Amino acid sequence: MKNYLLVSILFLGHLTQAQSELDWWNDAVFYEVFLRSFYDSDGDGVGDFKGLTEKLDYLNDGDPNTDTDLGITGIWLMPINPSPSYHGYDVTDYSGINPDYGTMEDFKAFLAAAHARGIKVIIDYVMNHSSAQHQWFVDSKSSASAEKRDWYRWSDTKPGYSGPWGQNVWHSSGTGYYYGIFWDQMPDLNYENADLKAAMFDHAAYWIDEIGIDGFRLDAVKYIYENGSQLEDLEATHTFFKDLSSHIKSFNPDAITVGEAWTSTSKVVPYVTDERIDFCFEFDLATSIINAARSGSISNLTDQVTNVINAYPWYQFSTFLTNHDQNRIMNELSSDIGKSKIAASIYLTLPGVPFLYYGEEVGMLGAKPDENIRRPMQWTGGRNAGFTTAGSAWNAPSSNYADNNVDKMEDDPSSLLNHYKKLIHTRNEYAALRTGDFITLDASLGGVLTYLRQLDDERVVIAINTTSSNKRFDIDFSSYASASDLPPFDHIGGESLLSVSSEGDLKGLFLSPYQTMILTFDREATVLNASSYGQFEVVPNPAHDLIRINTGTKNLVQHYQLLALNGAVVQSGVFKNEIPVEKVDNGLYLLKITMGNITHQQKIIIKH
Ligand SMILES: [Ca+2]
Ligand SMILES: [Ca+2]
Ligand SMILES: [Ca+2]
Repeated sequence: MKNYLLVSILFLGHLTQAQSELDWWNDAVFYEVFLRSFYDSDGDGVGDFKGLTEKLDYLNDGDPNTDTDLGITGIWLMPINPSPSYHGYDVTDYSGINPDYGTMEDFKAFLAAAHARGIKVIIDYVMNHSSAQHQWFVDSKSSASAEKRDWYRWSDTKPGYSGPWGQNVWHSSGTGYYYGIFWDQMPDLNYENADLKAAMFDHAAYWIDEIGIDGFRLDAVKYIYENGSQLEDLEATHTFFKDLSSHIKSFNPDAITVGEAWTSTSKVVPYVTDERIDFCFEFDLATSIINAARSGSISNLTDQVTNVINAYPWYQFSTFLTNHDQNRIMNELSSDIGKSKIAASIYLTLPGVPFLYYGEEVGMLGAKPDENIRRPMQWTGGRNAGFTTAGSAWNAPSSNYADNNVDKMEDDPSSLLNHYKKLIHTRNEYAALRTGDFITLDASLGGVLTYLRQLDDERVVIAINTTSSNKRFDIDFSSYASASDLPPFDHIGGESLLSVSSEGDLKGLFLSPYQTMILTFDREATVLNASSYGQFEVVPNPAHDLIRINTGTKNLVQHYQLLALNGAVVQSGVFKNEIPVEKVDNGLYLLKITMGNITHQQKIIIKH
């Protein structure tokens, strides 16, 4: 029966690079907030800064000794500047606050409250284009000789090319044709013009130096410069960010830039090298993580993790599942909670800087168009999902809010929300999970992803079952033998694995479908001995559909085998208090229970 698979250890590159070179953001877990949809404090149906401030305790209560909060340590705010659109990516005043969201004083109060909890705050900076209603563009389009004519790109005749996805990029106005890669209401700014560039750099300085934010998420970085019909990834665009970065860091050396270069890994890397953007979102890896969660095809994922680690400056990339431009992860995984949990397990235990999109942790639904993936946060099962006291919110909550909401899921220990909390708090607790080496322990055990994160003497073993089957296996751990003889402690299950040896190997690991284990070797466990089994009680006997086992030890996972009298294993698995036997034929069996170094066996009759 003990169908153990011996697992080999495969080293990856980069094991010697100094983690001391890493800066604060490699210790952070970011949370992306669409303010319009997060929490409405004043009953007008629109989320605002006061609402976000009220909900900070949910995100991080500032007390490292409590784990009832989500535990995030960074917030990315989607655009907060004045804008005619609901989403704000067309800005009319780069130093202003959108009045829908409150005042600058409200923002400053939020920022201070976030900082007091140890949360860093970055905001979207939309540099490629402004709103067509920005005063700069109103002036620019007024005449061919307007003062700010050259702050945008104009042509007397319509150039004969279209954009990367076949879209029209030259839009007509009464005074000529202007360039706007995304939309005619978002004219591209012309960074060939020194005055425009200086104005945009001044706005950046304002937020860093005067307001005190911690950095920027840079939108659409591929498109800053153009050269004729070459519209993306120009060398001038790459080097532009070195100027911007040194400008920002001249006001605060710890301020960061995070880039959205939505393209393949090899094309993202130039944005992160040579002191340009501090780090960028890794879209290819996100796709691989989602595919692994969806299909259990983990070899592609481990290849992609290796590629990404090798491609970037050490760990200067962001891991995530989806963002405000993509269908929500719950849709991508067909509302499968098990798969949603392992998607979270993967990206929150890999190297890189994790970003959660708000509501991901409660399994919010949403598929394009964009308004559907930016719906109100699901706080309760009540009206408007508890987002607002208004008669109706600016947009309705997603259809699953009655079950998928913070209020309800906080009370369920096995909920997706509590899974996220455990993952984030464990990541916050162990530096090895944030900045340690990544070493695959095995990638081929039929859908079980196992890897080691190691930093100095700290070791964390991750094992994730991406399949719907039980998995039992060993990991040869001799190269990483624990200095202590403490048993492995699983931070997701919340218990020591007393049946698993940790000296030189991890023998007899067991994962139920879609289960995650995060193992460390630093926790004292209650060591059970034979006498603690004094009250061992198996009832009823004869059993009908269920065997109940009372051990006097609460809530410890135990393994069992149900054997026919000829020794054949009829059923086996892991259990806490009960073993279902409705599928077992009537008869006399031997029940064998293993926990730690204790084995208990007794005869039991099954009679339906
Ligand atoms: Ca409001
Ligand atoms: Ca806390
Ligand atoms: Ca541009």
